[in-house]
Amino acid sequence: MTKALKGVRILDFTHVQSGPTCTQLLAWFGADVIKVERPGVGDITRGQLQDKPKVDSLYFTMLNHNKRSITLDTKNPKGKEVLTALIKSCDVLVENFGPGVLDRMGFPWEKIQSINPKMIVASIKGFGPGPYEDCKVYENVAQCTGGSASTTGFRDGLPLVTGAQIGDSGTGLNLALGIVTALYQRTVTGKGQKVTASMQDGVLNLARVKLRDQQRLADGPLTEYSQYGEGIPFGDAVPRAGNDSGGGQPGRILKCKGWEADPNAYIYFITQAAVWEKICDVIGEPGWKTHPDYAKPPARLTRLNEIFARIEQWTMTKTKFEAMDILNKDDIPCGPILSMKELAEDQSLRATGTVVEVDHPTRGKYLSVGNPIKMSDSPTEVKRSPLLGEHTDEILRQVLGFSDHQVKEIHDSGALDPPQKVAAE
Ligand code: CAO
Repeated sequence: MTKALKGVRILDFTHVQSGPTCTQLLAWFGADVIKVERPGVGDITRGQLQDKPKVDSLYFTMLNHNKRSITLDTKNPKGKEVLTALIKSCDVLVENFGPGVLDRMGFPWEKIQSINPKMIVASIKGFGPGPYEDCKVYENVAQCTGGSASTTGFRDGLPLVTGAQIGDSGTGLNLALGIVTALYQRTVTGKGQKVTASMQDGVLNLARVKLRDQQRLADGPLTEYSQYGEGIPFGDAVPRAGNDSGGGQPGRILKCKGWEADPNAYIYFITQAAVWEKICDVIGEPGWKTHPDYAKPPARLTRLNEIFARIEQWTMTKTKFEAMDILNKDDIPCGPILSMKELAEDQSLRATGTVVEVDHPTRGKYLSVGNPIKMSDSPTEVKRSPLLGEHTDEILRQVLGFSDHQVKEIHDSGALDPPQKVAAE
């Protein structure tokens, strides 16, 4: 079976997390992704958070599956020639360098276009045009500047960042969609174009319900927020709402059996109006079905703490999985808090390829996430990440068509080696 992006060649100048998530997705869909790395060091994540000495870190291996690696010093004159040849033979250049790096390397958009007018140049930056456009940005900076941190956490606590890498992986997803859309448009126009995705924009896009609530504030308090029921006035910006649900249906995280010893013995419980009567039956409060203080959603809003405390008395008598089974039978929306250990061991996630075991020549077997997007005609086979420069000669010969003599010349030029330090006199 062929892959959806078979025949698409990507010049992958990405590093750290945001860009590599994008090109990994494209590789999973069958694109030939050629990762260009600095000789000697490569992507900095190869050596970060190393759990085993001298072995590519899990940080790197989990972000760079199905790619080929070429080392190239793009500041070396011969290296620039090789880069020019790569631009000619690829469809897309993807980069997430700091602002201005590609220009300083001598490859601004205009030059790339003159070398290959069909090339799509896709970039991730921390910010779009504006006061912060020259800043370098990492995940948590994006979460803080994109509206996620100010709306995450408890009202009386610090702003919080989330464990999910919404700034990096979220923006990688946006860029991947921009790239395939540009590839589609190119089938009509025959031309390349610039595609940019900023991390601040990506986080704000994911936090849109909070931008919604910011505007609702002008017309009065946000009645589904716990603080409304607690009689605490709202300020002029959307507050942090703990574990309140972002939709109109009140929800909370509640303790389950074993919570004293297990930090993840909790369940998310939503008191959806449509199943209120079933909730009353399950928790043993049938009287609440008709009682004027509890029967209708508006009456419940000022009593959420009391209501959830009563529901928690019930959830604490069940494990999170028992509670899930019972509640699901009545279509009561809920979700156990699953630990990473539980997810890693979940056989159904293995069966769908969402979690995969990969073998690596120096690391051995490890677990990784697989492709979260499933396609019936383009199955994903997760292949290990490349060693640094593993495919350098293969790419020079097979992709760029250089002869033995030319390959030797490139080697001799030092373009494939770490820059030599000039000894101090
Ligand atoms: N050959 C020669 N030089 C190379 C090279 C190669 N193959 N690859 C990279 N370099 C050089 C660049 O040319 C650049 O040199 P100059 O600064 O002299 O122009 C230098 O390496 C550093 O590049 P950088 O600015 O991208 O890297 P950094 O470590 O200083 O910053 C980061 C990292 C992530 C903050 C920055 O790249 C960035 O802001 N990227 C955009 C936002 C982003 O994607 N952030 C997500 C990171 S994951 O949380």
